[in-house]
Amino acid sequence: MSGTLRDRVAALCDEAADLTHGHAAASAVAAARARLDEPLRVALAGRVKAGKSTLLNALVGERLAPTDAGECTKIVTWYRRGDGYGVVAHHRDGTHRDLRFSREDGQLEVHLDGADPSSIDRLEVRWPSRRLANMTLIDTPGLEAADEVAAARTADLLGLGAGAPSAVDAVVYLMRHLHRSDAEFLEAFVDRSVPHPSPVNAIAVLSRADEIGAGRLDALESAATIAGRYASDRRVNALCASVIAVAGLIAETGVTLREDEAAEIAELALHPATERASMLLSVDRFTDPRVSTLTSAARSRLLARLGLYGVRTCSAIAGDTVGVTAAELSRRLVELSGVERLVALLDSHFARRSEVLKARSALTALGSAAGELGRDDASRAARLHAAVESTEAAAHEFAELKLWHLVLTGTVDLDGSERAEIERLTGDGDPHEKLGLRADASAEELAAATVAGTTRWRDRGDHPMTSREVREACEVVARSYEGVYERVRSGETGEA
Ligand SMILES: Nc1nc2c(ncn2[C@@H]2O[C@H](COP(=O)(O)OP(=O)(O)OP(=O)(O)O)[C@@H](O)[C@H]2O)c(=O)[nH]1
Ligand SMILES: [Mg+2]
Repeated sequence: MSGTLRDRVAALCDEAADLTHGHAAASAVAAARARLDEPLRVALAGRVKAGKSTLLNALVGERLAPTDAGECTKIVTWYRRGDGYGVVAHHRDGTHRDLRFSREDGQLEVHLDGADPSSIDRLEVRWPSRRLANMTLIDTPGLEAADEVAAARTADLLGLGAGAPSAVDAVVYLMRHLHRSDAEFLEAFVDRSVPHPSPVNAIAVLSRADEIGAGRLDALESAATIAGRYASDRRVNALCASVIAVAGLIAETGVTLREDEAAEIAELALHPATERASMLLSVDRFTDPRVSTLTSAARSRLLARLGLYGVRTCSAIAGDTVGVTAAELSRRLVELSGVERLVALLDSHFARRSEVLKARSALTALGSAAGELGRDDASRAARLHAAVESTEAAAHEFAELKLWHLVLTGTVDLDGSERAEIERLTGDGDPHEKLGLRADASAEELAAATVAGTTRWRDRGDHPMTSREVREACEVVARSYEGVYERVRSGETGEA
């Protein structure tokens, strides 16, 4: 079948629109079609107070999501790229209403103006942020929130209940330790991911990493070691593409640090190191009015912005750097937090696979629409099911996604360079990117690389000791190289 995966799935949506015309399932089909042209939807999920909203702010680079208390933390909130600024409440009854909002100390405050939070299905914040250009980020209330309505909304959004399939394409799952309920959540999310059950659209974050080991100075290193241990555990591998440790609060404050805060940190740094170490042993000591010339109110604010570990680290940096600026502290905090590694993972695992992840969501939605249609019109529903299945079976992109799943779960055992090769080859991109060649590589060079790749992987799969899974995986890789060859031959080289 020709055309891009998006075009083929869009054509399938059009066919589905004809088949469901006049039926209630038509609205789900229209929504699936519209979603194909939207940025990828990525939800931040996890238990209550896992640090979801803080991390979302760090990713957007602004304090948009409410943290700590407040009724808005209990409402699913979508942060979308907009040309201007606006907040809309979408109510359960299908109506929507613009909401007032203000900014206090850089923190966005949405005014519900008396609206009952439980009547709101979701809030939608439109913001002209470059970081939201290729991903819509969705903040969710905790999955085990005491507020059952809020927890149920999250479960609905992620398609964990019995109702509609997931409204998101991928999830960043935050956990402070791998608790049994975290594993159960990931399993439920993975199981619902059709056409191929797969961990390809989930990344786990060991969150609030600075608090690990009671905030010792090597807290982030310990957290990274623990995350690494999880990441190499086969059971965890089957649930998510990767696990990394991130200190969201350090990242959020890093990207939003103000000069007055840097000046306060510099004032703290005037205390000799031993005095600082002693006052920063506990929150109580640090907020004791007598220990510093910096006001207790300022110290409490710094604690809220950085946590004990962050204040310790920042004052140590300021102690070593005369006249430290907010820009320098910001850079160090962001680097320390681990958020840049998360951004890189979001790019390699989600953004570069966004076409196929969105296509997969569309097929899931169409499959569910066919089920709904089937209650009234079995023959049309059967046609829709068949069309969905044949689109899925014909798309090599889904075979690639399955391959990536097999690689991630360790079912197909490959070395690091082979994994990197597959990751590059199966991501979205121009032929030269997929082949790892220079942007100005000639069509001949590109073609030669594809032929070499095809031969290498077919030879690997033909080895007599090779297991069936590896043989199949090698065949998918060889076919991916052939696909790139076709693109190169048809003149699409990616050259400027
Ligand atoms: N020390 C530290 N504190 C953090 C970190 N991330 C969040 N917090 C704090 O933990 C509390 C909860 O953070 P939120 O970002 O609101 O967590 P959440 O998961 O969105 O919480 P709910 O929406 O209420 O479930 C706040 O006081 C944050 O300042 C972190 O990386 N380190
Ligand atoms: Mg929150």
